[in-house]
Amino acid sequence: MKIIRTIQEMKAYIKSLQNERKQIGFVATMGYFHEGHLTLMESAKRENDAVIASVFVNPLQFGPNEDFDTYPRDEERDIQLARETGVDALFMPSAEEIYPQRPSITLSITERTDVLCGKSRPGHFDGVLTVLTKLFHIIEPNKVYFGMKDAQQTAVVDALIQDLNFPVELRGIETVREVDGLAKSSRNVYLSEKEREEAVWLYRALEKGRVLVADGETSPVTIINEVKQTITDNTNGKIDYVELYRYPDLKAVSKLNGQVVLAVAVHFNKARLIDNIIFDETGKKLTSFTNR
Ligand code: PAJ
Repeated sequence: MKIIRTIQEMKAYIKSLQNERKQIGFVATMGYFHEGHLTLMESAKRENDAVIASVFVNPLQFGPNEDFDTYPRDEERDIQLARETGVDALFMPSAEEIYPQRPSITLSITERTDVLCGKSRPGHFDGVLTVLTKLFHIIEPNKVYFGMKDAQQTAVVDALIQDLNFPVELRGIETVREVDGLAKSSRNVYLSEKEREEAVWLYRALEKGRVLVADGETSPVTIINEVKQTITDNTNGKIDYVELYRYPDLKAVSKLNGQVVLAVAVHFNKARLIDNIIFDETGKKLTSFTNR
């Protein structure tokens, strides 16, 4: 596996792949790999000739009071896991390599962002889109892989690809969970033992909401209240939001009809956790997504 730290070296590598007519699958990450990341890489491996993954903790997408400095990092472990998963090249640029000077242009998203994490993390998705635009230009992937764990991010990437005409296929991959249902996340290491036990209630609460729908409930307010109550009853976490929107355009719904995302964000002492499920008005789950 190649470890590439500069844009120049990456471009030369991409050129060699393109000369060999190889299809490139790309997985963008901030590192500290867990099975969620590795599943994206495995999917990319199955569907492409070459897999490139990036590890870059993007300063632009963290707010002033967020965890940029303490975000977990472990380069050696990431290199080993990527190698074992069959990644062909791991891109690990420095912040100076990606942002050599103050940008003269900023991207700003206007749709799909005034809700969920976009609302509670102002500027976050602008930072995500800026780094992804750069990475897509550097790597020129044929297919890109994103997790449904971050359903809003995947919806925002879908908008980026549509709006800016990136010739890229988007693949949204099912959320990988612990045995008890907790969505795998790099931030789970911040949970105390007690919080780790409570955290499973995020998924259980979402499932309760979905079962209500399967039983005929069509009112978003009733579903949201059930999820909120379940989380409040079973955890000491502070709810940031519980919301329900149409997916992937994230428009408000007054009565369930079609595909929706039910999503939560909960603050624990040192970690803010998110989770979601996507389903239709019959309660049938959607686990993956594509823009094709
Ligand atoms: P990061 O949080 O490292 O996540 C990288 C990718 O892994 C994202 O597409 C995310 O949705 C996916 N992922 C995380 N947990 C997952 C799980 N339990 N199951 C399946 N997929 C999971 O998301 C980012 O980094 C950044 O915002 C990035 C896109 C790299 C831009 O900086």
